[in-house]
Amino acid sequence: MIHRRKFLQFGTLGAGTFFSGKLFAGNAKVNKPLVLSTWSAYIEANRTALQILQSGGSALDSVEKAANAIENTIDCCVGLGGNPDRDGIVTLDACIMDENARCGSVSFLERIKNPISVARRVMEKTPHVMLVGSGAQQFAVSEGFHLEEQKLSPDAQKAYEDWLKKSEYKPQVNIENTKGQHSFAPNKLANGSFNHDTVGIIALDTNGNLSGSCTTSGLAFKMRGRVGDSPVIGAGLFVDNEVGAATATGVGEEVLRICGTHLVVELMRQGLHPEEACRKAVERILKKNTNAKEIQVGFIAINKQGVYGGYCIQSGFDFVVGSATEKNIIVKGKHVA
Ligand code: SD4
Repeated sequence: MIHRRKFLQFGTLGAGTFFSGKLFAGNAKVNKPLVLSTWSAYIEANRTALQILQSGGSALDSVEKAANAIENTIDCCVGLGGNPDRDGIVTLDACIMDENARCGSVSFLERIKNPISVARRVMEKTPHVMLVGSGAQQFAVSEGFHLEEQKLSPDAQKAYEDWLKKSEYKPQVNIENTKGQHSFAPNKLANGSFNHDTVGIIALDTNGNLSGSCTTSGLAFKMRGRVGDSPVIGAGLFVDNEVGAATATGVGEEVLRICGTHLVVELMRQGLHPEEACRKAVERILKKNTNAKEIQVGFIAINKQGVYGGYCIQSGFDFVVGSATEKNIIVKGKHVA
């Protein structure tokens, strides 16, 4: 009953009727350009994308370069600066999707600094969507990407040595540390710095086209060979240029189990506001779990009208919004638990 009422509410008024929780006229101007990205710790991603979008760049370029901006920060946690798997090796996952439903993905990729750009090359230069492991690396090298030294960043080395003392794998909910940055609690570095490992970016450009990217070193101390949601189209990222785009962060296994971002986009197709669509996806995860307090997943979404929203399981998740009027503002994700 509740579902039907909600559907009617949004269905009648139409997507785009709400903006930032406020009503505005049904045929209001599209809010473009617009870019959203996960985690305020990675605000630089949003800044980079917004700049590109505001100078008339494409959504696709903006989400690639935004991801690069974080991957290139080696003292950070996305990309090669991230925490390793339980064997002490950093393995990277990334995917990208554009307005024509073209997509590219790499996973279990080692020693390449910009996995998102390799994913874009997979999309543009191969007949495939996904390349993994040594095949992905071989392709990257053939495309001119530099094979970096296999070496942990000092922070990751320390985190790994600490982790080895108990060698327990247990991803827990993210928390805010005293600097207002975020961390998955068990992996928090001794120096208190954040160690999130994923950034997802979704953008609507001035031509009204949508694209998205998602790049990660994956959950710290995962089993060797483990792949999360981030490089999986429909899980960590999904874009449908008729409807909207969504990306996810948190425990990838939970997102994979419900095809999370595909679900969010399909809910928007039914007329749900992006925030409502994200909330329903979160609820779907909770319905299938009895350990809601132990997991964190956050979704963010935008629709074709430039309406946006986000939702997560636990408090502590936030995202960044950039548009003509919102200059990379930080929005705390609403949460259910
Ligand atoms: C994964 N979803 O590998 C990623 C992790 C993540 O913030 O989002 N961390 O499961």
